[in-house]
Amino acid sequence: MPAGVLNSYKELLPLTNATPMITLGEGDTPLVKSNRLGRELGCPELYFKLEGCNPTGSFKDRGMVVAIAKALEEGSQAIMCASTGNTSASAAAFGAYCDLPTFVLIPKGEVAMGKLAQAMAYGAKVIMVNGNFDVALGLVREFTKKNQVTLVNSVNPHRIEGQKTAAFELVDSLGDAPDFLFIPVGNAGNITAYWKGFKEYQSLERSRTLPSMMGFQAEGAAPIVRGEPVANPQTIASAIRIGNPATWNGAVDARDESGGVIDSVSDDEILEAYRQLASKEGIFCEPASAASFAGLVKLLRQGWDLHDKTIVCVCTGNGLKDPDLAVSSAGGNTAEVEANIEAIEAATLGNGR
Ligand code: AN7
Repeated sequence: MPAGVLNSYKELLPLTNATPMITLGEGDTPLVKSNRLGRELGCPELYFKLEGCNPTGSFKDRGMVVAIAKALEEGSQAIMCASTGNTSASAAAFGAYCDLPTFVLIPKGEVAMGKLAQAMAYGAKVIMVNGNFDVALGLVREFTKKNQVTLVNSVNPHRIEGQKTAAFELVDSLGDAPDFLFIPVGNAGNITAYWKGFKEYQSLERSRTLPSMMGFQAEGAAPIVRGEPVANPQTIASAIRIGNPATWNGAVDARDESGGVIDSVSDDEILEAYRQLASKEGIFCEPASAASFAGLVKLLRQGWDLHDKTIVCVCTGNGLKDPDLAVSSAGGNTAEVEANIEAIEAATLGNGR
């Protein structure tokens, strides 16, 4: 089968004969069964969906490929997005691939280094705004209304269409929907997309069941949990530092229709989950991504009994996106030694010293 989201799920996407079948190799990401954490936590049917394996290192590529294909079909001459980093990396990559000038608005000083590096390397025009993500998205909406530039944030419905394919893949892998889907929530496009995907697959009788949708925001950026926008969202998980999610209603509907939960996790809980995923499963995701697993741990600590449930935690982005945080929070299991065998032995086996 030819690679990519458009080819793999043609009949379930809004494509026409005029849609260019572009791909950077997005989608078809690994679903990895937990080897240690599930057993430790008493929920052995625990899986991780590794969206950091997409071509630009996050789930954004699934929706971006559809948004860009439709933009090309419609004769668009340029694209624009606001971003906490991953959307800009993905838009910039597809913009480069399709020769579409790309403008990205990012909150100045708040985007992880790897993501900024990507947008710059792919050749996007990077516009650093003195304001947060919500302000930048407002500006993008206004600009794209006034100018012939296509908005490729997830308020563009083609983005949601592409992102729903991750739910299809989960059902295709597991044979049915999981009982619970844990997912980070920022601008709330992705939880909306997964829920749409699960419902579509069920109505096509490709799955019998639907999951409970378990969305997690960062405590300092938890507008949906609080029930009101957060003017100054704060969290170490910069990807989900969002105070007024564009698809707020989609997240609430996913929660309510699925009998799920939207809750928050603290930065400490996020960092603990981030470290555990890397050091106990070999899964290096970015901090925002760890909010899904942190949410699972939080509910288990509250006494939820999930021992016989199939659980998927979505790992939305690659840990390499934020190398500064990785180094500063890793716990420092490093040594600096002289270049001789005794020193190596001392550092490894602990004898001598
Ligand atoms: C790794 O790139 O909003 O709830 O501008 O990068 O669909 O917003 C990123 C969001 C989770 C939240 N995990 O998804 C952006 C941006 C990672 C992310 C989310 C983001 P949504």
